[in-house]
Amino acid sequence: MSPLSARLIVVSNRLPLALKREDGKWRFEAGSGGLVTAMGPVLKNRGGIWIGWPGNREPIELPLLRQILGPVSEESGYRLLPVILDEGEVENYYEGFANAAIWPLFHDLQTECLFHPRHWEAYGKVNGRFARVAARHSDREDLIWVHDYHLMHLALKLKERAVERRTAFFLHIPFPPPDIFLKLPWRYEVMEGLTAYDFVAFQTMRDRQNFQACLRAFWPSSRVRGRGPVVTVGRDEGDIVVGALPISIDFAHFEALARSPKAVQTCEELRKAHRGRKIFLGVDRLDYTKGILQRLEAYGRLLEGQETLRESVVFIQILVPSREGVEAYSRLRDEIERAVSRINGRYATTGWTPLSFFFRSLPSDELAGFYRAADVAVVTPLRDGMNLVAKEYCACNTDGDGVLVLSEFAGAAGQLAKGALLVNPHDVEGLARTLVAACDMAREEREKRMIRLRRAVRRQDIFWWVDNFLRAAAGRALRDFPPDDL
Ligand code: GDG
Repeated sequence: MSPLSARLIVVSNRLPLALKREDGKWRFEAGSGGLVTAMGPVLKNRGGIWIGWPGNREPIELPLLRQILGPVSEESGYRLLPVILDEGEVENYYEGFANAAIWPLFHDLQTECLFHPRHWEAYGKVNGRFARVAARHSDREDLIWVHDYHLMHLALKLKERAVERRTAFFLHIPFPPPDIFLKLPWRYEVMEGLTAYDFVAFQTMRDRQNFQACLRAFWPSSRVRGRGPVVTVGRDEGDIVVGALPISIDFAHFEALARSPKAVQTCEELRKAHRGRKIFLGVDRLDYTKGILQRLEAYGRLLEGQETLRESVVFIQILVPSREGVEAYSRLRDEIERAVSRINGRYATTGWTPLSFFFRSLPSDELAGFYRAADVAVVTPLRDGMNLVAKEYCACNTDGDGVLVLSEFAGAAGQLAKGALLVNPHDVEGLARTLVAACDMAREEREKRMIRLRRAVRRQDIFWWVDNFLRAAAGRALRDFPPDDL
């Protein structure tokens, strides 16, 4: 059966829910984050299996876990299969190798990197366990679609056990150039793992080219065949198909959310509360890659340098708690809270608070109301695989009037360059100037840009992405690709 119609076995570190124990009782919450947003509607439409860790830190008996997941599977329209991790594995594989070595290294933030042999060892062991679950619940006809940097070794583990399966891998984060990648003590092993997949895809052409450059570093005689977003790299050890396929969102879903009663109410409340003021909005998972401190600094500079703008702007920053067990993240949270109080302490007046800060996850219809109300979305990661917030803002902008300020280091910049105001997030002065330009932009210009942005996101939505990923995995031509001229 072609991968185009094959049953899908999706494997990712996390299942699309978070299991927690509170007051002795287990309960779960639907997960948030880019991957969940992206894959949920796809599996719902096609059916299949999703394999992953439910995110619990306390031990749980497997039968009880299955009992909890049963009704969730029924409701979500696909089967959820758990992989259990013990405390040491969470610490070494997840918080260690994945989040303290690969995550910062691949985002070009080497000062945050921690390389530890114990972490690497746990990574191999846990990848082996995911591979065993995937092997047990699949057959040769299925396509095992593995997501992200936590599981780069899964296909190799299948091969080591002589389990023949069709495998495809998508990396949601950037892939670094050789001068960064080669710093990894297990660089050869990671490349060996990735080349064990039949198909490996990245968010952008730059990521794919970086990967090809790393391939050449280890296999100098490798040669690229073909042109366009998907090519074959020929090596003596076997060919590998590599692609550049930018992930997207369910545009129609977000557009409908923005029109939901809760979103309309939230939008009206926000506009009323900030009448006569331009609303800047930042929405991020708490992460040092998202450039939140630089963004706040730029806003501070704007308030300092543009006295006339004071009281006529407000910045709303929504920050979703993330990776709470990792030290670097709690440090960052403290720094952000200090930056927020510095700005508010310095500039607030009796009738105006310049920065409004939410440190929690909001329900998605409410979030859509924030997107809808925002005059300017400020999406300024230092580096980001794609950044779905940028696309969600456009989809929720049903009034067709809003400005997207977007980092040139977000993968999304490739598709949204002509509609957004692109910025270098490290250039704090430049960012402050761009925020002022966004406030001053004429309505006609805003609308023209928003039409382009919405068209781009609507045309290349999550279903377009999945269809093209599966086409590429099946060796078929892509549809509606490369990106049209925005
Ligand atoms: C990784 C890559 C890539 C945020 N606040 C709330 C909320 N969110 C949701 C957004 C969005 C998601 O979280 C964040 O997605 P991003 O793409 O910005 O970032 P990562 O989580 O880092 O995801 C990234 C992505 O994978 C997909 O490939 O784009 O580059 O790093 O969907 O809506 N959702 C709700 N309430 C909130 O308060 N409900």
